[in-house]
Formats: sequence, structure tokens, C-alpha cells
Amino acid sequence: MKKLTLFLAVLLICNHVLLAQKTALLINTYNRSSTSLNGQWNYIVDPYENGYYNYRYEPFDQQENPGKGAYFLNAKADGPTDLVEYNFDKSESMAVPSDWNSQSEKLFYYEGTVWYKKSFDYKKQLDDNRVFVYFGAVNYQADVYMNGKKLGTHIGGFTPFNYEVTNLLKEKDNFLVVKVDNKRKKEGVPTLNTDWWNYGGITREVKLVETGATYIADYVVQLDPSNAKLIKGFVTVNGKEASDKNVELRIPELGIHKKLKTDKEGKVSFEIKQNRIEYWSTNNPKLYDVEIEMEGDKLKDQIGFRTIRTKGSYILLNEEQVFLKGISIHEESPFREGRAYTKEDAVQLLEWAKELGCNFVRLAHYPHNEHMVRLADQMGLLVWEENPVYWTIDWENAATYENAENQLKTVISRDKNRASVIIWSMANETPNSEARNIFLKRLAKTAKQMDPTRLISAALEQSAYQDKPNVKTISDPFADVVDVLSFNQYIGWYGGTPETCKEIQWVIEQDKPVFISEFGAGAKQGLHGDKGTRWTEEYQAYLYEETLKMLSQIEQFQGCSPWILVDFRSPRRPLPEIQDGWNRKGLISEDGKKKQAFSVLQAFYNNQGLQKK
Ligand code: GCB
Repeated sequence: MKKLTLFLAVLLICNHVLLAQKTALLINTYNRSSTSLNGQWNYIVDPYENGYYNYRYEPFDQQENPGKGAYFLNAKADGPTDLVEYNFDKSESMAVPSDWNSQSEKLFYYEGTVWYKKSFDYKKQLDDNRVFVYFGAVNYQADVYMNGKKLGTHIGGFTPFNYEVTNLLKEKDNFLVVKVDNKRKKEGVPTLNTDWWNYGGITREVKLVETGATYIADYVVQLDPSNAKLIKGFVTVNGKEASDKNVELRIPELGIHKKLKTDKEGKVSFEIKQNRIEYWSTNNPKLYDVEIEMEGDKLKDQIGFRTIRTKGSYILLNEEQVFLKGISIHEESPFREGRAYTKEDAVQLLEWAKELGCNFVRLAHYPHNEHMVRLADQMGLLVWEENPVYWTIDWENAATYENAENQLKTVISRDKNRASVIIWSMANETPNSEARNIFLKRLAKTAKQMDPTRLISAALEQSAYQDKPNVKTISDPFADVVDVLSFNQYIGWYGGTPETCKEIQWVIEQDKPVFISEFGAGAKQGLHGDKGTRWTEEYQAYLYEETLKMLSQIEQFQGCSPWILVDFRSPRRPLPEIQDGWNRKGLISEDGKKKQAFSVLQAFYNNQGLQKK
């Protein structure tokens, strides 16, 4: 008997592991046949995770007969004697996508488990088509169940994932249940401590994507980094009969029509010589319609072609020096409190960046929603994308590394065809140690292997040069790995006052482009006083003036992304009447009002073009 129980347990665990294997990420879901599952979802708040564990604290989803206590079964009492202690349909509902904190006052500070349920009918267009459920992002851990069966577990709050549901779907009464847990964890990525709000929930769109039995799964269509007259890439096809498939790649405006055939693995690589490409740039964000067709299955995209590389201390976009006039942005809505997720949110944030005179945005401190990078492609804004390896990560933990690498790979996979994206950032302000250096180097190697066409960076920190407090340098060993030497510095805010900037000298020895990924000061919009008084708009504006003068002394200075475009929610900022729960370093208040420093940076950026070396 004992043996049988053991066998069943092993079987269940194996089954669980198998289920947990994710389906390869579907890219470009905007242009695939899809049905939105956005809207109102019923939810149950479950701080003790009663719907997940039985009273012996064993997970229901690893039990052979979980019983009706398991929330993923979406059970209903069968009759008057039947005991079921929850009911999704009678529970409250909330909007998906969105975070829960900004939807219910009761959930504002909540960190824990919330169960979501959506019921729907679905009819496939063709019998042998396949269907996937796709999530733009769920913060932080999602356990996903469809019609009572576990699809898998996804970890990481800012990256997309999908599961195939072809064999589970019915025409009527499907139910999708997601257990969302946003508890912070020491071993998590990010970890326990961050300077931003831990918004929980299904924070980005959910949809069903329908494909043919064999379908175009992935593709890269990019310029060869060392030959701007060569378009290179691959197409992969997924399905039982993926080999020997006829694939056509068309870029009508360039007269490109390439016929290809997939190999045994369902993959085909190509190279296309092309002399008359109009390059994507910040002044001319030219995108080409690209069509990929595989025996009737068609997928479209809009792709720009450009090169990016560094040469000594310069960054060259299409072989021309570019100064990065940037701003850092958190993913918060400019129209309402909470996470940003709509196209309108992205339009407003990026229009503000444009108004500021930017040609570059740093999407901090985690991958933002896909609207941002697609719009940046259209608007001619260069993009820095960042992995949420922030502050004090659990460097020696193998699972933590795997988690960080997985998040990085996923964002690269999602955005590898976006011309706007030029930098993958590995981390932000991480403390130098042997274990951290190994961790970050491995990440950088993975990024370079996956995508040799883009630059690598990380927001590092400055330190005193040869123990002289007023002479600053970058002595981090990770500086040897990055293409762009970026660091955050807060002279005049966390150390001294804006005058201090006048006393600082920089000795930066690396022959690399230097990029200041952060500087800034807190100011309450509408609070005025003299420039020596903290929290006034005048102090912030003065700090911007002095900092920009100071940074301009750095010989290799090639751009900056000050902290930050808009005030954002943070649990670290309780000061009454000034912060009230907001980090006030924005150039714009949370209700959309510009502070004085906005014009200081705007003037600097407008002049920058004139002063170009
Ligand atoms: C930093 C962090 C950023 C913080 C900022 C601040 O260096 O990278 O996440 O929000 O400072 O306001 O202190």
C-alpha cells in the first residue's frame, strides 16, 4: 500500500513537472488571430491559501482526489447537502488587466494570493486548429488552471507566457482559474526590497490565440550588425509536421520575396542582400511591412532596420554618433493610479518624453508592456530594457539565477525585432561581490548569445577615486563587460546639496561611452521656495542645472536618463504632506503637472544637438 502511495505521489509530481513545462513563447500576438479574455473576472482573496492547500498543508493540485476545496476546480454545491465553501460566481469581480491594489481599497496594501476566474465559450475556426492562452504579465507568481487541469506555474511579474489549451477547450462553459501570488521573496527577482509599489494581479492582457495545426512560431528579421546591406534571420515553425514546410518572406516595399524551406527542426535561416534600405533612425523611424507566410498561415509585422554599435567612447546609430537624450520611466498610468497597461498610457508617457526633447527612454526597472516598445518603434525613440535584478538579489541561489535568466530571455524573445530597443540592461545598483559578478557575467553572456545585434549595460554605481571624496570613478568589475558604461549618481540629493556638484571631478578610465542612468531630486509639484530648500521645485531645477554642468565635464559623456519622468508610488516614501507614499523625483506629478526641472532638462536637450562634438 505504502509503495502504491509512493508510486502515485511520484507520478503526480512527474505529471506536475511535465505540466509546468511552458509552451514556447508566442511572439507578435497582436497580429495573430486572437480573442480577448480581458474584462471582469471573479476573484477570491485567499491570504491563507486555503484554496491551494488542504488542512495538512498539502497542495490540492498534487492530490489525486483534491476534493471540492480546491479553488481551481471552480466547484459548486451539487445539492442542499453538499459542502463547498467558496463560489466564484457569487464573489466580487474586478478588471483584467489591472492591478488589484488600485481597484479595491481593501487590497491597496495586500501582498498574498488572490484567485481569479473567467468563464467563456469558444468555438474554433477550424477543427484541427490549436489554441493557446496568453498572458502579457502576472505579478508575481501565476498558477494557471483550465477547466480544472493545471497548465503550469509562471514566475516573474513582467514577462509574457502562454500555455496550449487545445485539448482542454470546449465550446461552452470553459473556466480559466489563475492563482496570483505577489508575496515578495528573498530569492525572488526582484527581491524583498524595491523602491516601487508591488502591484499584484493580472496586470497585462489575457487572450486566446488560435493558430493552425502547424504555425509560424518565431522569427528574426534584422540587419547583420556588421553589414548594413544584409538582412538576416530565421523563421521557425511549430507543429507535428514542421519540417519541409514552404515559407515565404516578403518585404513588398523593398521588392523582397524570398522562398524558403524548413529543416528537420522546423527552422530556416536566411540572408538577403539589399542595397536600398531606408534605415530606421530617431529622425526617420521608418518601418517596413514584413509578411511571413507558411502554407496559408500568414503573420505580419512592422520592422525597422538599423545598426547600433560602440566605437571607443561613442555610440553609433547607423554609423553616426548619437547622444542619448533620455528619461527613466516606471510603468505607472499617467491617467489613473496603478500599473500602466493600455496603449493610451504608453502614448501619453512617450509623448511626454518627446516633448522633453528625448530620443531615448530607459524603461526601468523591469520589462514594460509591449505597447511601449512598439510605439517607441513608431515614434523614433531608442529604448533601454531592463531585467529586474535590483539591489540585493540572492546571488548564490541557482534558482534565482535561472529565474533572472528566464525573464531576460523572455523579454529578448518578445522584443528582438524592435529597432527601437538598443540596450539590454542586466541589473540596477547591485552591490559588487564575487557571486554577483559571476551572476551578472552569465546573464550578459546569455544576452549576447541570444542577441548579438544589441548593446549590453547595467546601472552601476560610482565611488571615490583613490580615497578622494570629491573625485569620482567607476571601479566596478562589471564595467569591463558592458558595452555602455552606465551608472546612477545622486550627488546633491543623497549626498550634499546641488552646490556640491561644482566640487566634483570625474576620473573615468574606461574607453567606453558613459551614460548616466539616474540622477534626480524630490520635489512636490506646486511647492515653491528658494533653491536651497529641499522638496521645492526650485531645488530640483537647480540640481538639474548643476548636475548637467557637472556631467558635461566627463569626456566620454554620451547621454543620460534622469530619474524620473513621473512621480510614482513607493512604500519607502511616507513623508506626510510631501511624499504621502509617492517618490517625488518625477519631472511631472502623478496628476500630470510639470515641475520646473522639466524645462531645465528640455532646454539642455534642445541645445545638445547644437553642441554635438
Ligand atoms: C535609485 C534607484 C531607483 C530609486 C531612486 C531613488 O538609485 O535605482 O529605483 O527610486 O534611486 O529615488 O532613490
